[in-house]
Amino acid sequence: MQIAITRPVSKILSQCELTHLPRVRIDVGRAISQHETYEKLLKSLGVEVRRAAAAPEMPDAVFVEDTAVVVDELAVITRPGAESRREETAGVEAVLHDYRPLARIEAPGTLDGGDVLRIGRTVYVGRSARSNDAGIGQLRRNLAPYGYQVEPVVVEGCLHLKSAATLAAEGLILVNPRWVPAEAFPGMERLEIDPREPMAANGLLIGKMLIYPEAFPRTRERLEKRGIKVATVDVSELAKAEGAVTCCCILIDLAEPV
Ligand code: CIR
Repeated sequence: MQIAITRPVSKILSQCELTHLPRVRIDVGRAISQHETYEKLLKSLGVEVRRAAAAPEMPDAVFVEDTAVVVDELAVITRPGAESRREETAGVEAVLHDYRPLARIEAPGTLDGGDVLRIGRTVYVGRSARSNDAGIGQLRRNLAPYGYQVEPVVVEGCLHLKSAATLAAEGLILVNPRWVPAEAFPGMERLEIDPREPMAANGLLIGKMLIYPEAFPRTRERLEKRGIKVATVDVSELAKAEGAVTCCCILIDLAEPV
């Protein structure tokens, strides 16, 4: 069974951090309803959705993924790379406390959960504008006792590692080849996005179903041709804040009761 921690969309979402996109008007009412649809989709796939307390004064709080890295044994509370986002961690920590022992990334380390892609015991971490060597090193030290290997990946041209690459099925990585090196993810099959859809490499795998933005029909076709089951969701307003589908939740695997 899985839990997804989510957090309501702040009414001041349009004051979000922006790195690669120009600031355009965001329809917050629409963003809220898109986010609710996303939560409903998670529920329909058997995931229990637990909302962290709203943080109306924090524009980017809906993008909970960046505030923690959760593995079976531990949750590591991050120190987000954008200073404006550092206070978001407390509200998420309050929920994670119920499920995992906690560790923390400390200054001068910075780490965004959007840079962390775990595949089994390998934890790929984007070396991005948000996640620095100190943060990656601290994550490595926190996870090493549990047998995880942390592998830095240089990310260029996008916000986070998971803007460039996500797991689309067991053994299969959906990638934007312009933003991650060709030698990243050894041993994995790679499926490239359609080059006309540069933001299309972010999907959220729940069991065998890929939650995927409606905005990328060409890449969706590639996924479906490869046999991937895709459930689309309209996240167009969240995308204007540089958010995508992985960033709106933190997944926690719970052991099945025996
Ligand atoms: C930011 O720049 O931090 C937010 N506006 C967007 C964060 C998206 N997070 C993610 O993809 N993990």
